[in-house]
Amino acid sequence: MILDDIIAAVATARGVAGVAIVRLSGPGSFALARKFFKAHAGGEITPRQMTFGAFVNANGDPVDEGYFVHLPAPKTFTGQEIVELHTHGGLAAPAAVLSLLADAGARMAEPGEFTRRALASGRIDLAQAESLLDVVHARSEAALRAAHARLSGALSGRLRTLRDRLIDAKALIEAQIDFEDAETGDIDPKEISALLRSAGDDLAALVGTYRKGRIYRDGALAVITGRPNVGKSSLCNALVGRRRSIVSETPGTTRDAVEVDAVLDGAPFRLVDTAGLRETAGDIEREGMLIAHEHMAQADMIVFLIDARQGWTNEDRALRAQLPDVPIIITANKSDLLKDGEKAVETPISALTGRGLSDLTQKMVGAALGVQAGSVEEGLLANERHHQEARAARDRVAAALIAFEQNESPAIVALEVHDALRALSEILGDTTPDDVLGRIFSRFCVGK
Ligand SMILES: Nc1nc2c(ncn2[C@@H]2O[C@H](COP(=O)(O)OP(=O)(O)OP(=O)(O)O)[C@@H](O)[C@H]2O)c(=O)[nH]1
Ligand SMILES: [Mg+2]
Repeated sequence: MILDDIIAAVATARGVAGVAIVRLSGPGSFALARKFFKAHAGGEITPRQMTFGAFVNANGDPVDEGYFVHLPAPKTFTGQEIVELHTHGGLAAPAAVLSLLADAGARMAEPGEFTRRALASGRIDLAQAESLLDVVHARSEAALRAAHARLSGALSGRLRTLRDRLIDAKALIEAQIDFEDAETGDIDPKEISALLRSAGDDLAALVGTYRKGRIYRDGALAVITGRPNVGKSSLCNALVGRRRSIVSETPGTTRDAVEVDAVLDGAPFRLVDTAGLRETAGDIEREGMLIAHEHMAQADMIVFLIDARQGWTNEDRALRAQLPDVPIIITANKSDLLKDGEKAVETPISALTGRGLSDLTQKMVGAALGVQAGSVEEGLLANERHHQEARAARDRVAAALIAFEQNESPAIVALEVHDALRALSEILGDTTPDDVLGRIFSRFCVGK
């Protein structure tokens, strides 16, 4: 792929808006864009300052008005010369300016091409480039914080430390190959197994961060279930603070699963309100129950509601027994209807009055993120591709340790460590093949 031609794209989202930004990157961007700009105050354009003026066509006729920003290489996002043209928003203004640039020879950028140049120039590694995607897709402040930690290199730093340790281990192991028959007296086998063991432990810990990282990024999938009419939809609405699901006193009201994003105590959730579960359902309701079970099979947690006045019924017990093996939070709803002195058998809440909801929320956050919810700075795995590679690295290191302790030939041990190193490099992007890079960057937007 060519990396030193001039690429251009509208970097802001399409649609009616106050401002749009057309971005160019590549040597010669300034000279090219300068031809189409007349500063109102006359004079020169100072790098890294906004200059107000008119965007003009080849005849000098104004096309739009806005700001010109010149960012000289190499301290830019792509590492190349960048120009940003701030036009009016909407569809016409940025398109008109972009077409002037295209006529003058700028090539329209492919999705993610700016970021790909940043990667090629060594400004960021692949794990950081992918975190940029997480930044622009973040749907909550928590997701944004976790993505920023990765972008600033928290995950990459962790991976590099691991890689250095494995490189040390590999060097020691290979020294044994070279000196197989001679003196290897100064290499202590204990040192090698200690290195492998600690790398293996750290990799296992890293793999273990994936659940949390994924939840920060996508939200924890919390499915609300229970018998018809226990107040699932009411609870869902109360948690998100608006009427999302239909509530009615008729049992069997909810059929389709209703999914809604919510941020509870700063943690991102995807709440799913489902059809009530019962034996005597009609066809449509039964279909709804199937959908409910599909969601539960993927859930990070299940909120199981019973009716506070009735306590555990036989039906409740039968349903409880069918739930998949994920954290289950059991609560007794409609506790406002309990008579004085009556006690709920489970943690009481009331979707109607809001009683107990903050305790429930706390439990849900605990089930999603564990007690130390605030440790995103350590760099969490959040991406399925990274997760797979980290798992592969962990397994290869474990295999290396076993081979080493069983006195296999050093060449075999070294090969396992080599494969582990390759997996880590795939996350960082040092050795990632072009087609994989192509797939990754195709998920970016144009102009990023
Ligand atoms: N008093 C009281 N009534 C409630 C409470 N929560 C729900 N209700 C009422 O219980 C009835 C059923 O509520 P829904 O939220 O529709 O129950 P559901 O579990 O979603 O029912 P299905 O969708 O049919 O399975 C409605 O009339 C609600 O107003 C509560 O905490 N207290
Ligand atoms: Mg409902």
